[in-house]
Amino acid sequence: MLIRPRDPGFVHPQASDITPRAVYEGRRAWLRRMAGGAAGAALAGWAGREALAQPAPPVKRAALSGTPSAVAGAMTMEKPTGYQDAAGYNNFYEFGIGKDDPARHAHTLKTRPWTVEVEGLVGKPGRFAIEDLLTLAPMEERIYRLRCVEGWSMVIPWVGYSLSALIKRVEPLGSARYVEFVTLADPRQMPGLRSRVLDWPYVEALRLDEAQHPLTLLAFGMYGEVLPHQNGAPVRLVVPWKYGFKSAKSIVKIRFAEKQPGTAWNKAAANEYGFYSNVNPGVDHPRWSQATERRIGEDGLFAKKRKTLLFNGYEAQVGQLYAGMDLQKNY
Ligand SMILES: Nc1nc2c(c(=O)[nH]1)N[C@H]1C(S)=C(S)[C@@H](COP(=O)(O)O)O[C@H]1N2
Ligand SMILES: [Mo]
Repeated sequence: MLIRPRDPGFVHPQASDITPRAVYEGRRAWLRRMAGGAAGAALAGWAGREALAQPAPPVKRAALSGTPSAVAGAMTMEKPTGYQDAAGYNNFYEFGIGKDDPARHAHTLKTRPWTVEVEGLVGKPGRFAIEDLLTLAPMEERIYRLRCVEGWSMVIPWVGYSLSALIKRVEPLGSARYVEFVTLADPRQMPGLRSRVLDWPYVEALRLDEAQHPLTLLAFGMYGEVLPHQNGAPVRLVVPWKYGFKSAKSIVKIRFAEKQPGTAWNKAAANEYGFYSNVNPGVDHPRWSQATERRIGEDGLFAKKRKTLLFNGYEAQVGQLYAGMDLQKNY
């Protein structure tokens, strides 16, 4: 999120989906038919049972299938961004600040063995091996818009489950009000740590009710495959109504706290990055207008900008979390 004059060396790869477009289009038509009402509820039950009946996804294989989510996945009918763009244009400063740096350098990330430590104000703290996290709840496919504060967006079919499933498992205490996410910071694997752009490790946090919201996704895959390293393997957060930087990649620790934790970007520039960071076209960032966005893969001379939507289009689902709050102050 530094000022960078357009990443000179980077040319967009051709948008060619690994999963044929017809598969996605068919799936979305199916979701459209099944979404909402009794059919939707019945499907959700069926999908849950189906997913539970599946054997655990093998760790070594690349495929990671999720049952299409009739609830959340149905909300974005937009065409998913091409896989090459989603895996080739990234922010993951631990691997460099250029958009193509993570794709070039993240091969050094070691995703096994991997554990996520859960600590703080919970009844059942502990260390979760990634293998156990993969089978903690049924995997779903969720097609979400991801909107970066820099003014671009993508549509990505994630694979994962609601973070709430893990939260329930560890039994937060009544005093827990925030959840902090700490990500890997290992200089031997991450060349970007040499630069002092951020105070490592990259840390993000949510209010407990935000973390428990069903839309908040613990993601292990995208496009039906395990996450590429540059997208935050082996496990990351996806909070679709907030700017992309809230969606921490390569998480190693989750801590429950009473006080609002400091976050990496807020510590770096508090006037630019607030704690909430909800997508809001009415509140500009000091350096970037938030009124419109450029969809990655659509750039070019005549590509139209898209209007940015309040809460990234998820207002009906999450607006209630902020009832009565001044969104200008709580940016
Ligand atoms: N650990 C870590 N997580 C991170 C970042 C980062 O630099 N380090 N960048 C964030 C930003 S600014 C964005 S826009 C998204 C990008 O996710 P994507 O590359 O999967 O699209 O990841 C977020 N998560
Ligand atoms: Mo971002």
